[in-house]
Amino acid sequence: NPTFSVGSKNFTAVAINTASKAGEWIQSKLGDFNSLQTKYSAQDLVTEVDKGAEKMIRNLIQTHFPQHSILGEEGVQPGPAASQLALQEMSGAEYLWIVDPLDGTTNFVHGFPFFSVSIALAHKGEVIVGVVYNPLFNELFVAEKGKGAYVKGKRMHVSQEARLLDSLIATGLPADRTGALPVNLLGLNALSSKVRNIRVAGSAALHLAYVAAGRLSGFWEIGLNSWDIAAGALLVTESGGTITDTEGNPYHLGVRNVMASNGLIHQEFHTELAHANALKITV
Ligand code: 2AM
Ligand code: CA
Ligand code: CA
Ligand code: CA
Repeated sequence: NPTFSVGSKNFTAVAINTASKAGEWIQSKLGDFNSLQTKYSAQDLVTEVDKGAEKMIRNLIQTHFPQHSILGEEGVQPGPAASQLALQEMSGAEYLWIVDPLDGTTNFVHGFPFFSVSIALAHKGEVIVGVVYNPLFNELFVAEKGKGAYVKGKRMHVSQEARLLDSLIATGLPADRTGALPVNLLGLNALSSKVRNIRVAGSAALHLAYVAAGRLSGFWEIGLNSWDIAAGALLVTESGGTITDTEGNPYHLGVRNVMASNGLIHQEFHTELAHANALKITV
């Protein structure tokens, strides 16, 4: 069994406190920031708020746990190869914090109110704490390995839909859509007649939190990074849901193509996406 503290310092309490502080600061900057830059492609945005939030989070974690390692999106060179390399280099750490300081930057830039702070703690490569915080809705999602998952202090459970036809499904579109039709869109096309409806809210971490909370029946996305998924993955499993890669293999920190669901629809969900040839790894 993993421990959740060193001395009197509780990992989950630090994760919650850190996500809350960063989230409040992000909220204070909504509509009030200057620099807008592009990263990997013209459709991939970053602001001073992403960077400032990550700095704040790193400082807080380091103050409490100077021995721990931290992997954060804004500390890594842009691009899938660099992000996987950074994860590999750090995955040997006994305690590794995996941080997305602002998930849903495009939403933040436009004032579309779905963005979040995502903070996970992995022990020897296994996520033991996951926190996702949406400051605008004041919703804090928390999970501890083996101890369940909570939103605003209330226990979460995944939804009950047993058929895709009764399901609300979410996905995300890749950052670079200048080339060929993204495989996600093939999946959207294939699923559209098979599901109740589809949402694209723009924050992978929130999509996973919403699967955990039973607000979405399922979610899939291609080409994500560890910091988009790690915290949300624990929210899903601790709420009774299932998370795998898009081939159905168990989730681990290196997974970039992800499917999460209430478990009941997982097989059917996978079959339909596979049938649509939507699961090919192209990033
Ligand atoms: P971000 O806002 O932290 O960058 C939307 O589909 C999801 O994709 C968001 O969680 C977003 O995270 C993520 N995303 C944005 N740009 C990306 C990129 N270049 N590669 C992979 N994921 C990206
Ligand atoms: Ca980003
Ligand atoms: Ca992200
Ligand atoms: Ca981010």
